[in-house]
Amino acid sequence: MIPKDHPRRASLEVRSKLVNCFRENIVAEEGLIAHGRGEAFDYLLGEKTTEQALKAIKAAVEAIFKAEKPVISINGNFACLCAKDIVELANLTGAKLEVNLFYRSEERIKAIADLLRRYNAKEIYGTDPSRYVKLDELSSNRRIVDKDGIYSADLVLVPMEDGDRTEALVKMGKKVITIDLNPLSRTAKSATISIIDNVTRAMPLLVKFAREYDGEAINFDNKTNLEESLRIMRGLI
Ligand code: PTJ
Repeated sequence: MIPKDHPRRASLEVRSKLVNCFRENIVAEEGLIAHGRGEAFDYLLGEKTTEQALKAIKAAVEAIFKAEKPVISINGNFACLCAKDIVELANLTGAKLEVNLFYRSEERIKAIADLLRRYNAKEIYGTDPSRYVKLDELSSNRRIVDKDGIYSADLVLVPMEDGDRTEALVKMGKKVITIDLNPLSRTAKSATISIIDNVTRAMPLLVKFAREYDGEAINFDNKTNLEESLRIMRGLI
């Protein structure tokens, strides 16, 4: 039981949510460790959405709307923390939803798809073995993708990611948006747009700006934005 007046209540509640999702087979054991790494970076960031993250979020919304075949890639942690906003963002932008796991098991894929359906997700890609294809550029389990989803997408949102897939997707000519608290990660460095923020803060903002999108063009440079996020963490800005 987390006391109501605990100064780190919000953070403890997120942990407890992830532990529950782990028990429900949504989050991988390793997902709990990955969250700890995220927490450390979030602490350095001041646990708030920076101006730089906000700019990246607006650029991401524009890119998703301008894409022809955008796909939101969903892993265990992302589904656990953001299911409602994931479905809402897909509905607002027309992006497809695809479950794609690093610690892959058919049971976890099903548990994650069931969670998304609880929020009225319609079609969920990455769940039908007859549509699976392999990305030659990748050796991890993430290489198994849906031929009508990530495989044919022109833009993929890949939050909380290991670097290999981002590099592979970029190499295939796709735009990649990531949400990752670590500005030093290979994912953040190789993505087209890196949102250095907690998914729990970034996703509601992506939904908000998608709802308000009016076609405004955002001038965005990922490298500069990443450098600035790193300077914030080092206490230089
Ligand atoms: O569900 P699966 O099987 O696909 O596995 C998912 C995890 C996250 C376990 C897997 O992708 C993994 O091992 O990822 P990594 O390589 O640990 O990378 C996760 C990245 O997400 C790290 O850079 C963390 O800093 C970052 N991260 C963790 N929690 C958050 C986060 N970024 C944004 N918001 C968070 N809440």
